[in-house]
Amino acid sequence: MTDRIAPLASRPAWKALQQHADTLRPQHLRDIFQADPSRGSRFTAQACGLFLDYSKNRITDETLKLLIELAHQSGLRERAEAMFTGKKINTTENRAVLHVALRAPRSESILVDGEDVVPGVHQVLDKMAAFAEQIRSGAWLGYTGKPIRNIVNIGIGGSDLGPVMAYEALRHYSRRDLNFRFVSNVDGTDFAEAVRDFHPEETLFLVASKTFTTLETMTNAHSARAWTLGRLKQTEAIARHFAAISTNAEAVTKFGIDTANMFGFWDWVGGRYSMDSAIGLSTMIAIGPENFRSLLEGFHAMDVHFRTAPLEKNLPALLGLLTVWYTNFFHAQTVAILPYEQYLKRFPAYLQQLTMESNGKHVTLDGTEVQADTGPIYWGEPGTNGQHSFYQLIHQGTRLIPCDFIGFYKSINPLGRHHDMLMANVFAQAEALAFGKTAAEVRAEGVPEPLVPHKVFAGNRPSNILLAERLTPYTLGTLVALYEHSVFTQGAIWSIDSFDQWGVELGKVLAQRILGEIESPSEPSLAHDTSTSNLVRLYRSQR
Ligand code: G6Q
Repeated sequence: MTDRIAPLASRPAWKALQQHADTLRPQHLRDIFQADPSRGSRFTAQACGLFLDYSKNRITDETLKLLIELAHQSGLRERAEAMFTGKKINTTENRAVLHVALRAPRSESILVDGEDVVPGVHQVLDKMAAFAEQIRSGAWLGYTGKPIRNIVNIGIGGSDLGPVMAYEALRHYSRRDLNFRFVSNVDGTDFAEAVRDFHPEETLFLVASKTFTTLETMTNAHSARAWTLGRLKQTEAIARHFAAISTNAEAVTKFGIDTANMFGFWDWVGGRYSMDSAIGLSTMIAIGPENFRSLLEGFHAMDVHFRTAPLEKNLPALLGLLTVWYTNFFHAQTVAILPYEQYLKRFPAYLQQLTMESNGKHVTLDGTEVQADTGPIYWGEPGTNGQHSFYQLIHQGTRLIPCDFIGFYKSINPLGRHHDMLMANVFAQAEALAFGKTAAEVRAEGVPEPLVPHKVFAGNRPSNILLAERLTPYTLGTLVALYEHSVFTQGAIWSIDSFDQWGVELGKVLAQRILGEIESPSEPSLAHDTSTSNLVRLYRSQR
């Protein structure tokens, strides 16, 4: 499929965008807005309950037209279709990329190697629902006959960030009489603090690992096993206090977890795309199967929108193309994610993995160097806290940082004027970023001349505003899928494999050799560079 696609720099739309960017860069959003009175309402799009205002971007109708042409010349549509129909678009791992199947309705069918994967997805979802209900109702008893009150998810990366983010985001919908904790770091403090006030009799561990070999997760799982057996003594207790989420049944059995309590998924689900698979079991226990289904419906609605809506009205395509626009034509290096919703406090961290692990690539699908910068750095914090720290740099620093503001019409916790104040900040920040404050305006405020340059805001700093009614499981599903497909769009333009992660794989093996040297009873012969060898020696002598 990629054979037909010309290298990035030779695509006609790419060349046209380069010229167009030269004419647009000197223009200010103030003038762009003045020249086009309908812009504020016209450069908007909505789908699946999300409203996107992208008018405060440094674009014109011509920009949009060219970006959409670029998408077509890059084969975005064909590539998306290949994903939705189970083609092995993750070529470096020879795998289909089918997180979209995780939220496909029962009636759909998606074939991988001739086999319909949708029934299997629903089988697992049903099994998860039955298990979750047992925990939630108190019917599931621990080894000594007590109901489970504490749920500890052990996992890392894609097997942690999604569950943590979703738990925080949907706390309002979660069972408050159950405690949820998440252990990921191999730093023993993470585990120790997670269980310090828990009793094994009432604690259930969910060991979430696609491979069931990840060093951090297996180390934490073994510590959890030892902690449980320390009090409950009998190995039969493990079956009542551990469940596994994995594709590796053999390793799960070896660990001592009953495969009846194993929830499977498939090699066509990437870790960072797995929060809506069995990896979301902690989420389902917290919010209940019905809310979990509503989360999946939100995902699915955005999938359908991405697959079918024309690109000029397609939210994920627009977001992705705008990111390409700033990354490649304005040399922006980052994107700030600014949710004005406290429950979304882990959303930027979640998106960091989704976006940066997916598009942090330097070669195209055919192994040649990409002809442009790829994946920008995503980062952010919930508003309004960021306003009192790093927004200074966004407003008056020397870098261009496109921002995504995320807000809601209604608060989950209405409290006096809080929500109106919160939202006033969203609109005011985006306005100030775009339009700034001129020297004349500063002087008119009576500011003494030496201070004028310090108080000038250049403006012309782009942002998107995403609005929805209220943060619900459904809305969260639409938001996550929105960014998943934005990442997809960017990856398609750059012709990279957004679904492998060789850098992460490297990290999984690197430490093993040094660990052996650190733990060696006799003095190891160290053959690293002099710095590393010296550090290992120092640590051995001081530990
Ligand atoms: C995600 C990555 C990575 C992975 C973790 C955990 O896309 O592959 O973050 O999720 O390394 O892997 P396991 O689930 O296999 O333990």
